[in-house]
Amino acid sequence: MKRILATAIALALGAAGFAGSTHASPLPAGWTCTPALCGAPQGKPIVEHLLPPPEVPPPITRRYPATVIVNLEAKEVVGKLADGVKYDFYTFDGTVPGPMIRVRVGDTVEIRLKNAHSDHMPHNIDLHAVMGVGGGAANSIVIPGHEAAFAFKALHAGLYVYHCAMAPAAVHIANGMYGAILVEPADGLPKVDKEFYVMQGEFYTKGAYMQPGLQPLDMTKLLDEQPTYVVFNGRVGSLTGEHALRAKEGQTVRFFFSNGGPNLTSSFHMIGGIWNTVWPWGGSNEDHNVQTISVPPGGSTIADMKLVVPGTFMLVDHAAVRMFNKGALGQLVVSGPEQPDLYRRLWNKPFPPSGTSPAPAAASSTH
Ligand SMILES: [Cu+2]
Repeated sequence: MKRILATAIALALGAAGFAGSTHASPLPAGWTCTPALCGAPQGKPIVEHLLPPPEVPPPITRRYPATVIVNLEAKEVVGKLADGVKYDFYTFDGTVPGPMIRVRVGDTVEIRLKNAHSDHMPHNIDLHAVMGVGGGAANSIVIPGHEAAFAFKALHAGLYVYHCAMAPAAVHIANGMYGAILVEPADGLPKVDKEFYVMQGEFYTKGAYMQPGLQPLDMTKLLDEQPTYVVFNGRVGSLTGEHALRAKEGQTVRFFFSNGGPNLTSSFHMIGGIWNTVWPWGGSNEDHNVQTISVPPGGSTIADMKLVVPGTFMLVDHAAVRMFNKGALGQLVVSGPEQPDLYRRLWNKPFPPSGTSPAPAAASSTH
């Protein structure tokens, strides 16, 4: 009896180290650490291979916890915000957003953050995937030419935002210093044909929308939360024309969509599409048949869609001014044969003005 009691206490204490075990309601298996799932890291440390957006690292097939080393570099770079418009971006690894990091629940993630010698500002990183004060911010403050590192255990699966948190954080974020980290559930996410990584963010420039030249940050607009630009992946046109996302009819695509903000909530929508499956807050809760997903600044969503008809589909923040007047517009080009059973044009013709006798009905209806 004593032994059983001791075992029960030991198990309870062991479990207490894992946040999921403190909640009574059922969680989908593998989305939160348990002692069985998230023991000590195994094998050799893995160096994460990072890719620029909208590319996504491949799904993780490993089924044990490991140490994953993530090398990031803060870089201040002058780049294109729109055709003819330049901006002095703050970035992780030179892109807005920074590369998507992909780990597995239970992994020990080692973040090594360098600050480029050519930079002028101190930077750091706060990852929302971290259970720990500041999300790593205080442990990663780096002046130009320095590197800092810290480690955390990824206790909860989900899609999380990371961002620079150096004061004034709103300025660092408004300059583009954010990205996303996916913590995969233990058995991975359902398989899809293609995955895309898209992040929304705002830019506050002195000049009006599309005013050419190098545009400095407008602090008044930032404090008033009135952006000049609302864009996907750091600039107007990052996902249109030659940069449009591509897929085939019959494929299921997945968007890892996060919002860097710093201020606006996105109403993420695909014009002419319904999301079959979404994890609306980027966590374990799953929903279906959703038209538009609310994604707050510092929040994420995972959204899957099976593509059933061909065409060029618009990816937008459905707050309409942002899509047509501020840049929040992307394209997904779906190739394949027309599917008239699912979607077709019937007619477009003049009809007689009111007061004239209607043409006889072509057929009667009894319902
Ligand atoms: Cu920064």
